[in-house]
Amino acid sequence: MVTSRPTSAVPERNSPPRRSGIGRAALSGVLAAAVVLGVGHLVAVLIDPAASPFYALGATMVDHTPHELKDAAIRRFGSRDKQALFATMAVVMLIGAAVAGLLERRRPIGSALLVALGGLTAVAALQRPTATVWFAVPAVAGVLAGVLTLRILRTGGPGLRAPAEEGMTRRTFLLLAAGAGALAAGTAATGRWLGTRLRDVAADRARFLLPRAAPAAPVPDAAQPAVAGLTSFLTGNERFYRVDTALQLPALTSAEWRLRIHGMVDRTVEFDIDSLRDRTPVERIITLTCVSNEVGGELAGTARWLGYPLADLLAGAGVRPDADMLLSRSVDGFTAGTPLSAVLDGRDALLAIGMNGEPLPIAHGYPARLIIPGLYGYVSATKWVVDLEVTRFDRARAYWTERGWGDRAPIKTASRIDVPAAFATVDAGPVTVAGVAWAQRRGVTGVEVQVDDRPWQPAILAAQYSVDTWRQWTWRWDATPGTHTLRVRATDGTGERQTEQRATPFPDGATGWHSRVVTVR
Ligand SMILES: Nc1nc2c(c(=O)[nH]1)N[C@H]1C(S)=C(S)[C@@H](COP(=O)(O)O)O[C@H]1N2
Ligand SMILES: [Mo]
Repeated sequence: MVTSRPTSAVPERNSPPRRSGIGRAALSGVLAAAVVLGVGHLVAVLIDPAASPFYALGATMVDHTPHELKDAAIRRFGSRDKQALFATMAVVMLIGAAVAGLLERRRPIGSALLVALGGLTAVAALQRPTATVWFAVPAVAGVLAGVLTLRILRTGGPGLRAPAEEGMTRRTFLLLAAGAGALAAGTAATGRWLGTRLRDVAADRARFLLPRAAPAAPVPDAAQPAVAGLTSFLTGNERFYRVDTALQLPALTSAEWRLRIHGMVDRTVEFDIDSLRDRTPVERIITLTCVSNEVGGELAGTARWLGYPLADLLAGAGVRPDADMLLSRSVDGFTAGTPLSAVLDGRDALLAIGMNGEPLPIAHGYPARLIIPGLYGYVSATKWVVDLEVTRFDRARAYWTERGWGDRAPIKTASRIDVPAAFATVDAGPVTVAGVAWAQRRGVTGVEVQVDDRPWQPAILAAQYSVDTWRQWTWRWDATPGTHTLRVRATDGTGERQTEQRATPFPDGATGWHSRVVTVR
């Protein structure tokens, strides 16, 4: 059998891509990806900001980041870890989008790539704690718009026919590209604007009136030595460290807020802001500490918290005697498991709504969060808290304990040198060394300083405000020329000295003595 072959020659269309073609292809990919994100974000705002493709992907990455990486990120970027993640994501997306554009040159492989990524993003969005089936819509809508953009930029039309860029003039391409750029920027900006209009939590916070409470015991001057560079006893809201898994701040107005107490209780109870107003708030000064704080690190702060004793709120529900955990949940799905004993033993465990005389800043949990002295934040300090389940440690796990961090995490004794600064050069003679130490619930009863390998010397302790706050200390050093290492260690209220043994933050808090190298001339 003979197959007939076409006799007429096919005109050669597949000439090698010109260099300008590569640039155009990459730019087309980048613009298409920008349209995916812009359109996706706009559609998400109408459904739920948490469904935005960029946030959904980022949040999923955060949830699946191994603790070593999370720790390294916090170590390197501190409270800027989110900006670091976003920047990394943006760079990866930019490169991926350019590659998709290049792959699109012969066949619609780039479009296929966009569709696959869109599917992945939709799945990620559907996994968010507050997700409904609608959460898939922004990614799908974004990808449809993105693929259309890519096809039009590559072929001049929406179809799947072979690229005709050779036929497209530079002028036409630039016009189409400008259109795509405007679409991406326009949808993203509209999404942002709508997002703030629809949920103006900042305005709600500005209108929020804190109830009156008997003020916390005043901070005596003796608790705050006047040394330049020494950490101030109270940390301002702007300077307070921030650690959480929320890429996008939860937006919860005080009117929307509810707190449900349920689980192993006699009756489920629910509070809203108005029902709290019938109760008597208290104000307490408490030092909060993050488990991710390294030796010498800055992830600790002290504020005046205004709130309602948690034990009273729980008493209204009637806690069953065989329960031993309070599982708190935030509106964005974060959970913390707190030993009930810590909530009920008489310490100042609070449902806090005020911080340093203001409503909680949104980043610190507006409108309500937990503050429980003596426990690291990840097992106690749930921000944007909306749900308290009374349960048992052998039945429930929480966000970080599911990821291997310690179940019960009392704060370990720590001390830090603030002054002189790291690698500072000071003049020989009398030099003030100063810093802070904390051992919440036990208090700090001693701090010692060592120069090189000489005997340890007792530091002068500032007044102790309470066992739940950090304590400032100073020490006068008769500095001699040369390079010296200063070391600090604290003793807590039980008489136990801070251990020299180095431990990483994982799984339940860092230990070891802080040291600082100083040059004396
Ligand atoms: N909703 C929510 N609450 C949270 C977290 C979080 O990721 N999400 N992180 C906890 C951790 S690890 C710490 S150390 C404290 C930090 O509180 P801050 O950001 O107000 O300093 O919040 C806790 N509360
Ligand atoms: Mo933390």
